[in-house]
Amino acid sequence: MNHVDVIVIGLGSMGGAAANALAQRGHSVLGIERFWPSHDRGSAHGGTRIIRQSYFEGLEYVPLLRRAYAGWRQLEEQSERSLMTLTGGIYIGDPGEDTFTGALASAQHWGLPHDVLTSDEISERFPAMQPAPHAMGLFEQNAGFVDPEATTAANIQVATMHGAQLHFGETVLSWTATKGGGVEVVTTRGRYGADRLVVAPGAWSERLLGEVGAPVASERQVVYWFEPDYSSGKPRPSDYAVGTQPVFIERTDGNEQVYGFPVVPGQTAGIKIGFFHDYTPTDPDAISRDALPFEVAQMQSRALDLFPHLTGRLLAASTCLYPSSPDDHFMLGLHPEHSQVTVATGFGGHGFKFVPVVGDIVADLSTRGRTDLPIGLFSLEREALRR
Ligand code: PYC
Repeated sequence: MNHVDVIVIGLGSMGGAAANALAQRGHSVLGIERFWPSHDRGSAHGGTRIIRQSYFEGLEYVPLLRRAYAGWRQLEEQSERSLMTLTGGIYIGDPGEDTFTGALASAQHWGLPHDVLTSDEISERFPAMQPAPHAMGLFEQNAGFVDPEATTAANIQVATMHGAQLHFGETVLSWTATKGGGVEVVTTRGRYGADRLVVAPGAWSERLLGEVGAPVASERQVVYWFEPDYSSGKPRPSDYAVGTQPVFIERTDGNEQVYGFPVVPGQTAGIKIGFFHDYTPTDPDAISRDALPFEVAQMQSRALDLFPHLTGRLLAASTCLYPSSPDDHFMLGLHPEHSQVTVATGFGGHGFKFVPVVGDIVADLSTRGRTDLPIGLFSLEREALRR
């Protein structure tokens, strides 16, 4: 039986980063992935994922984001790929609503550069957008997007350069903690042993972590690209594009929170927009990947509310599967019963921007049993995870 220092289950965003970090620290690594490199079955595809620092989800995330930004630049250098584009970010909400107030609290607490804008000021500065008249926005320059497919490819590339063995098209059937303190993993192709295990299977988490009682829902999420209307010359094409239009998150008037992106050169030439949450758990192997007509209509109406000069024509749609925890915080730590096993899941839709720092945290946990990075919020034993 092949025996390595660490087996990593799942080579999507987080597993790929973990395999990379572990291989760079000199450990022998076997990574196992059921799909192909940079696949589109989970939540690491679609060309863009938001990166931002004034984090409305909690002050605790900001130190990790600072570290992640440095990690993105390092991964770009190591892989010689362009991964992160900073085009600014605007977080719009009703004056007392969390999208705005939470972002403001983070920016103020951590001294992050930002501008507070009224609805009119938002439209003046970003002419494609017209938020609700009473809305407030927090703009931060130091936000933008990262390229998910290229990121996963970069982690695979650098991990392989450092000697990791990475298997694709191989499904893990089970893992067990062995009496000697190691692990054994059985797949569709074989049986492997290791001193340590990292379990990062994204939307397939419940199957492999059932015994932790990990309540990870596989949440189906569709993102849409809508066509701008350039016919009147106002807004101008450049107003929709990277350079003027920032990434955005918006929730006003009790509507569901949406997020989105400017028109990105070389990608589908529309405003990309999606809902943060769908709330409907899905069987990851039986997911419908087509956008249904009622879903398109719902999203079209939200997109036109915020961007009134879109034509409304849908250019493209893509479906993701988010591994979501009950309180939306990550699930990152040592397995409560088997300390040789590190669990990295529950990243929902908002985890991607943390990829490099999650790789470091997992490598710390899995080799030293601890990390100096602040991960208390993500404890596997927190109250919100008790079934
Ligand atoms: O920006 O964190 C984010 C996000 C959440 C869902 C999609 N993007």
